[in-house]
Amino acid sequence: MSMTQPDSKTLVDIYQKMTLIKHSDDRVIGAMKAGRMVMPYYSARGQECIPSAISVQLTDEDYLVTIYRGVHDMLAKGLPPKLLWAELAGKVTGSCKGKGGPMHLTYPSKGCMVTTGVVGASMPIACGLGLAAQLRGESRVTVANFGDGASNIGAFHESLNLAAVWKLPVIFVCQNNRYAEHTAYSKGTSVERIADRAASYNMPGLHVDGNDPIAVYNAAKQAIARARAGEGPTLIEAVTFRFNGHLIGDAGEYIPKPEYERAVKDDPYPRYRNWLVENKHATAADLDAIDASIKQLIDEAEAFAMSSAAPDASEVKRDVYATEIA
Ligand SMILES: Cc1ncc(C[n+]2csc(CCOP(=O)(O)OP(=O)(O)O)c2C)c(N)n1
Ligand SMILES: [Mg+2]
Repeated sequence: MSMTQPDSKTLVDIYQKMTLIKHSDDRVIGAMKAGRMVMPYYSARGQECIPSAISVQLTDEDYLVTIYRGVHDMLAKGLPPKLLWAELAGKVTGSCKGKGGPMHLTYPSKGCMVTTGVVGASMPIACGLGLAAQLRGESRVTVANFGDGASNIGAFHESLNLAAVWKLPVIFVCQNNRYAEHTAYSKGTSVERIADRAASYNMPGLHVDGNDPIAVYNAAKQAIARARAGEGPTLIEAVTFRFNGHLIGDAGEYIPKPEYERAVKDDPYPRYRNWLVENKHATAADLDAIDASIKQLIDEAEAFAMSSAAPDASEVKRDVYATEIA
């Protein structure tokens, strides 16, 4: 894989997205622990680099499909924090009027198409969106996010095969956080590298450090260019770690302590911040200003969510049954 360094503006844009994801996540967990919000929440803390380095290269027309652990993907692609927070809180002002919650986020005007709780389902949906774009002669690409565990589901293999046969403009992004629920990677996956599975489907398989924004940026750049040129799909495996267990409430006893401590010590967020300053892409003051503006955004998002109304009981069946659309 050829490696190029993005310009300083792009590198700082990646930092901004990572900051938005991290601050939002920290604050959501704080609100849950304080009893202000109640939901099943699958934190992506630790995985910020991946959607941030990909999304700076996408347009609003490009599609995103993700999974229950996908708030980071949605924020990076452009789901407004206010609408996210209201949706998480189940309020009528949320992106799905409070009916979707954390596992069913969508915001099509920014290309945020679907979040699914069905492991392995993001990939066939992405193939459908990719096929639609191809049939209409559009240049948009579709990014399908999923986890390491999902790469053992039949739909992964069927989707990669179909996408390769039809040269669909899809980028399959496996966010390998080394665990599927409570099962360690090696206990459930036959190969050392998921990227190697791409060879079976005659497409490039790129294995990158998912905590290195420049590595992810370059892999995505290559995959996006290939998809836009009509050359077909790519599988990217981005290796990372989830800091907050499978979902909030999971104490993570099954993770060996040294592995957890090593990952936290190597937290990609402060590491990237320091790297930007040391390499003079930004000053500490520039990054402090970004942090402050993001903090304000999250303050506003939380206040908006908390002060919004719950949906009226009459909303229960609206947007659910086809007969109601007519
Ligand atoms: C079809 C299906 N089978 C099982 C589950 C239960 N389940 C929810 S998350 C999960 C683990 C998925 O792990 P991975 O793909 O690595 O994603 P991660 O949660 O680590 O991001 C499982 C088995 C499900 N939601 N859907
Ligand atoms: Mg996983």
